[in-house]
Amino acid sequence: MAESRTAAGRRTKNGRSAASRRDLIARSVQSAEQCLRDQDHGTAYAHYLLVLSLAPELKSDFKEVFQYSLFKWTEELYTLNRNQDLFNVYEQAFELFPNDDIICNSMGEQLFRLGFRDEAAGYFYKALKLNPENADAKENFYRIANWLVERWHFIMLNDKKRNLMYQRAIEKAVQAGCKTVLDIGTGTGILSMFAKRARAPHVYACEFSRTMYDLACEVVAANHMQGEIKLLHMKSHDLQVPEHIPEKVSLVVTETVDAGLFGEGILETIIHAWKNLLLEPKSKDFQSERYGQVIPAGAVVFGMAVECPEIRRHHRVIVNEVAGVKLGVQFISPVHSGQKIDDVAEPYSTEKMSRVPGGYKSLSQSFQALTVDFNSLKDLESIASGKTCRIQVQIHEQGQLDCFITWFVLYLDEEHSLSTGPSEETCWEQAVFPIHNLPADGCFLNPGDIVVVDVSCPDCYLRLDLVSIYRGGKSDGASCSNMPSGNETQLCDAMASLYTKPQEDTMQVPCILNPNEIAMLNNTSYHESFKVAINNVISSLVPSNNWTSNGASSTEEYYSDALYVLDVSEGFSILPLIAAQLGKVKSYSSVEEEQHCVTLQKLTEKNGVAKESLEFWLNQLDTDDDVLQRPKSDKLWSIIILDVVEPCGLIRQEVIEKAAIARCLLHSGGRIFPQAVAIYGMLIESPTLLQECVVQGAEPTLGFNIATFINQFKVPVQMFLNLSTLPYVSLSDPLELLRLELMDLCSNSLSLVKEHKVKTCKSGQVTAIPFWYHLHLDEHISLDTSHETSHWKQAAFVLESPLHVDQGEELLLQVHFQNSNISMTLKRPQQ
Ligand code: 44T
Repeated sequence: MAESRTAAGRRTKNGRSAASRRDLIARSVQSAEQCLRDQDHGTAYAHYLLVLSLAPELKSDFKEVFQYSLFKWTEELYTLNRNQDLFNVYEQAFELFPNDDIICNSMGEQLFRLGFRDEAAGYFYKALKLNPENADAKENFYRIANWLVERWHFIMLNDKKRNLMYQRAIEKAVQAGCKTVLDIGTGTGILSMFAKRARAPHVYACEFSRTMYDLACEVVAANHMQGEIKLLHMKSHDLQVPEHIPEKVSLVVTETVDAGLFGEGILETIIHAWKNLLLEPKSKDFQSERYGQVIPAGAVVFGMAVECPEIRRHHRVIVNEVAGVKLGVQFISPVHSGQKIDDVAEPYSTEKMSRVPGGYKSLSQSFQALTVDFNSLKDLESIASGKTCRIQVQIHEQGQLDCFITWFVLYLDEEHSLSTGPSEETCWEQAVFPIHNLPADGCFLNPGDIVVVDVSCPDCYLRLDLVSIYRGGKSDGASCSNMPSGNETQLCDAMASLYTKPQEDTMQVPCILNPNEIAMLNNTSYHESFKVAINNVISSLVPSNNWTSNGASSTEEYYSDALYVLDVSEGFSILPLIAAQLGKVKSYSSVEEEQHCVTLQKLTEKNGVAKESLEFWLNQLDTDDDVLQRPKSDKLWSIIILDVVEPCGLIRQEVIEKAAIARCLLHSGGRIFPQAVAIYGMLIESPTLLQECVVQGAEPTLGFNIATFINQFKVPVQMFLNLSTLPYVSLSDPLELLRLELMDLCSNSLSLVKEHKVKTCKSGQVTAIPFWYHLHLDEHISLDTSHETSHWKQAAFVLESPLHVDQGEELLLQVHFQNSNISMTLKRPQQ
């Protein structure tokens, strides 16, 4: 009976249960430890989970080992593809440690690799909030921030002129009677807020990116417009009346355009809107107060024929031979407007032409390539169905035809327009259509020549196809065909003669290299430097190249005293071939793509190099972890080439770790290339750079507070910079910030800090510290990643807030290098 249970009785029972609880905990701990020893991580995890649920007071003692078993177990679940179990395990872990930054960060990493990027970002962000010092979480957040919120958001929001134009056009439309507004692709919500500010009674906005939608919600609330703007996390194509918006709208506003105008799908978006979301358009026959309308009302795409050495060297292999290797293979970049040969093809790349290193030259005047009326469904459908316009472009300047560029004028209405032109004060980039299939020495044009281009938009992307070249003036002897002048009927298709002359391998598929790999192949001094440095090592190891010719009866025997060279460059690299040409060398290439292997083999053959001297590293490997192990246990490497710097200008992840392993695998007298990396930098003032990474308060966004929210996604390191054309003022001389000795056993650790006194040479605001590298192959040969022929871009560390300095002032610059990431702090020295 309940009443007969005395307090004492309960105590007795509790006493017993307390003892058995302690016993259970102790036994579980023991079992967990045993399981860990047996590497049975799942059971170990379950035991610890039980222990900590029963005895929360032990949390701090057992936290580390709990985390260890959690990470080990979830790793196994991941390999087993048991994703639901994996997330359940994390959920349990969060019940015990809801505010643990390490668990949060690791949950983010799991989500990220399973493709849940928005969700991953949330966890990295939370981890960072919980512990701002968590370096892994910081790095993860910065990486993902770049991906979630593309950097152009900052640029566009800082473009006050663009914001003003949209504000005025929207205001005008609302004042003229538009009552219901739909903002398609709202981003941070700025256009919707303009509509609300103009007193539009009903404003709807849709955005398909989760992160941008969440941001828009925060922004709209902070600007006291929640409840007044209905935000929908949807693609406009999925919107339905009346489910999502109660009635058809009288105004659609959008800026879902990219540098090539149509690349964000505006044609389909507006076609769909006209069919489903907008009121009938204004019509002469049927006068109605309620009609539908689109801002922008229309656009004109302009094009121009251009000579541009920088674009040329990124899109065409323009050398026949590199460091003694003949390149008799066709290479193409994935950017081509021709037929889609493969999935990697892109119809155009983008470039801010005003900032292309080395500049560009217009060979023609700008021509009108295409016009589109967003208020005419018929017009939109005709373009979307692939309508092609053939245009004859008059050449007015002599030069090499490297590409066409296009830009557009966006007519918001009759009064308000925006131009994305190359000579405009605009935040926009231009679309670049490189010309392919030209002879290596290019295609020279003369004033009076006519270039015929087809412009179309067949699959949502603007396309420019070079049809023929019509020679007006005298023949210039170039390989482009020479046509009779002045007679249009005689315009014939000269495209055929633009292709390289049929060679024995024209039937072979071209090798597709990305623009960065093409620029690298064109960089002869890069390859020459390696050739000399490799040769120096070879001569030091085999004086006067004195290999035994030993009358070997088998290739294996022949190569028994060969030197081993390993190139672990990312992507395509001909360095192994250069090495193989330098003596009795067995070169190992780490190219992964089939087409790259095939191309290297072809080049080996064409250059008369024995095919046995080139091996593909990945054929030798079972797992990724083996990358730096030797092919045969009795051979050590003479040279290991590491790819230290990424094309974007950052140090590659895990380079230091790789160098440490590489050092252990070297033959005595063997080398790692580069043996050292010197990081250079300087103090600069660059409002332009700042505009590209932080929204500058509420002024550019016309009083709306957007900066606070989007700036949460700012990152301190800007990449892919062209330092030679970035507008800036240097406030100090360049200095060596840090030196990574890849050959030196002791001086490197994974984390380095270095302090410098920097004297300013000018007064100003220090906004950033751009950095670049000198890759020291050996004591005498080095490569500068900021050189004009470099295939590397530069990066910059942007200060949290600009620091005003006077000329001649001495500052303290601290440079941190941790897990391949560079960060800096700049201070005035303590008085
Ligand atoms: N890039 C400009 C593109 N969206 C601009 O999710 C210019 C690039 C640029 N949402 C350098 C400089 C510049 N339904 O958030 C995005 C996107 C969203 C939609 C719902 C739809 N049908 C769509 C289509 C797109 O709209 C937002 C803007 S799109 C592109 C804008 C400074 N590099």
